Amino acid sequence: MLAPILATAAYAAAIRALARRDPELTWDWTTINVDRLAFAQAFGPGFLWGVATSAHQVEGGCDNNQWSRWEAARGPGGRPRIHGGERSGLACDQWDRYPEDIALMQALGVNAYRFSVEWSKIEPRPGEFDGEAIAHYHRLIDALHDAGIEPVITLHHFTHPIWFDELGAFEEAANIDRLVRFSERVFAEYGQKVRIWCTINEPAVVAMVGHFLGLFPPGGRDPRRAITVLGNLLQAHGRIYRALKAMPGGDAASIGLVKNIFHIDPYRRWHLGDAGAAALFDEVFNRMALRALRTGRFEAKIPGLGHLARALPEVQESLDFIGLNYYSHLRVKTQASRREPFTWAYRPTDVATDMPYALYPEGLYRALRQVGGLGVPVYVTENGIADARDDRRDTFIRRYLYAVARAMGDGVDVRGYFYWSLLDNFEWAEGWSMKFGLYAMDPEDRVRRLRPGAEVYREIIARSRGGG
Ligand code: IFM
Repeated sequence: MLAPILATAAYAAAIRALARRDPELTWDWTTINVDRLAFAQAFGPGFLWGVATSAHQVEGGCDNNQWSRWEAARGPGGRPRIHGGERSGLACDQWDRYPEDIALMQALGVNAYRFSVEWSKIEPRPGEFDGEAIAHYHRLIDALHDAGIEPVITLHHFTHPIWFDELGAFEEAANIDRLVRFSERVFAEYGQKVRIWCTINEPAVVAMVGHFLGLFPPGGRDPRRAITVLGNLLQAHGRIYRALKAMPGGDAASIGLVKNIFHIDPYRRWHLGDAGAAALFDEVFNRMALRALRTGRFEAKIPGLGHLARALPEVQESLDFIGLNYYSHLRVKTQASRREPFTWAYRPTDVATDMPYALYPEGLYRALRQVGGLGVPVYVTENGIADARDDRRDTFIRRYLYAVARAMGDGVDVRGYFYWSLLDNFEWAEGWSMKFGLYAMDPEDRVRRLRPGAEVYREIIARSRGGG
């Protein structure tokens, strides 16, 4: 008699403990008016309004990095690695067309541009630096300053040279030195011209999608290795931070990590399987890294892998700011199947994007509260929607920026927001199919056209500055 009661009580207690982690938040959008853009007043005069891209996705000619190899390779069954067998190739040709793209930024009224420098172009062979590539980024940075747009550099955004890949990339902690040296070289060049520096973009994505899900290079499917890579990437961040801080101009620079938060919520909150799976994914994708940044300890208890722990003292207090990349959440639903133990579940009220996740502005608010807890200023370094029909972009921008304003009103120190992306670009494994751009760009003719749904971004920026 007592046993079932105890079992039920234990089940309920376990569910309550899991649900307390960070419950799914939903707002009633029928009661929130984002039409009049009143929330635009919340962003102060010093707020950075930006757009973001990365080198491989927009520059073109990135044919000496591990992604270009991956694009050419075939996966299981001879299937192409990239949607439709597409290649990044000349991409948006921003390498040559950057003056045009800067003019497009000016037309939006943005005052910041987040871009990455392509390691494989700057250091094509170990220890050999390419003067023309270095001069190119000087020209880009100077042109941005001339246009009144603040350059924000990312040192590592998913790509690295083939030679670095052949050394084992981030699977080997010994290779971190190479990225530190590259970062020092880049900082020595541009440190006097650039105030805000992002070390590594989305370490959990690089580690998990590349080494566990097998969808990014090197296509691994080994959870233990994925965790090692995540630890090494965090360590690389900490070491770059310290190395740049020690250089002339380091004190004045603002250096941070770009952390992607992708919430995984249980489809059924009362279901131990769903809640447990959600907690595990959340741990690996989101929490392990945040905890390491807070405590200098990288650890997790992962079923099947045991208790993994590693001290990363260089990671503690390694942030002048935290960059947050936020898109959405997924709801996990477990099921009695060995082949497919869980699925992603949607609700009828979800507004879909072209990516396999829905609109979820509440999640940006949640994530801002979460990273705000690190006690350093926050930049939303990426946020945007893939919307080829352009019939949800306007709503997306209004609602997500409302969420930012609400988080700021609740005390989160947000200093800037960068829309992903300035223009349609090469979306990694999805190739050219995902249209994230404020400007549409057809990879056939590379003509840029402002999407009507992007207008509201310009309007919000103008209103936040007291105009419009
Ligand atoms: O395109 C990517 C970017 O490179 C990293 N963050 C997510 C974006 C959209 O999926």
